[in-house]
Amino acid sequence: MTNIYKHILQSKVENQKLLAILLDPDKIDLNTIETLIEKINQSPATHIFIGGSTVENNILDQLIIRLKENIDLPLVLFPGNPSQISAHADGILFLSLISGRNPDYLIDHQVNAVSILNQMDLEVISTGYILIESGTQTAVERVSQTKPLDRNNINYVVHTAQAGEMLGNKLIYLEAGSGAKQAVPLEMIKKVANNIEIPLIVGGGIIDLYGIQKAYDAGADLVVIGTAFENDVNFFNTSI
Ligand code: 1GP
Repeated sequence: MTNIYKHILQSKVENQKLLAILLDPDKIDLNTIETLIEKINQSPATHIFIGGSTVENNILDQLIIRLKENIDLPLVLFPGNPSQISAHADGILFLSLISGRNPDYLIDHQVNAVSILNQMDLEVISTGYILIESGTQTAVERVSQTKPLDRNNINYVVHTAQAGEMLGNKLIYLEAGSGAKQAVPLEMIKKVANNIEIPLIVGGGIIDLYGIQKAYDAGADLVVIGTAFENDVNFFNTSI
């Protein structure tokens, strides 16, 4: 077993909650990266996730190199497609969009990524990725051309997460979508967490520290914060 996943599992056993800051390369200006690095180093983050539904600029490698030189946290790719893979990262969430029924995002992109991954030494962490309805259409829905799961049908979401675990995924990621109006319902987090053994990631639409704590209390092992930190690099200094 490799290090990033081993650490996530160990943290779950010890009930140490984890926090990932999600950086979207398209929204980062390398000229002001020092400030961003300083704020990340002052934050309680335990992981950096890097990716977006679409990454149009070509700063991915440079960005990761700069982060790696200055931040001592695991850098984990969170790719929307195989073009968003960099050998400079430490690991990759190898996502399968198991809430959707689009074969491209269930298996096709993954097959295409193998020739790239075979040339690299990234820790590959298979992740069952579940998109939950969150009020409006999100980028994941638009780009993947899949429907999110009904936020009121908790049983179906639990069964989807369990199927993901039975298929051998190492993580389940409940995703409301970046900038979502409504985060994943707490009751859903609770039911999913109670019905899977593997660690649970929750993200999308969490906009304050209270929201992070509530997700942890409901059973999330790792919470992802993207937009809130992107909008305010002092986000983690705010009080609950
Ligand atoms: C998106 O779950 C992440 O994939 C984070 O979402 O940008 O809403 O924090 P936010």
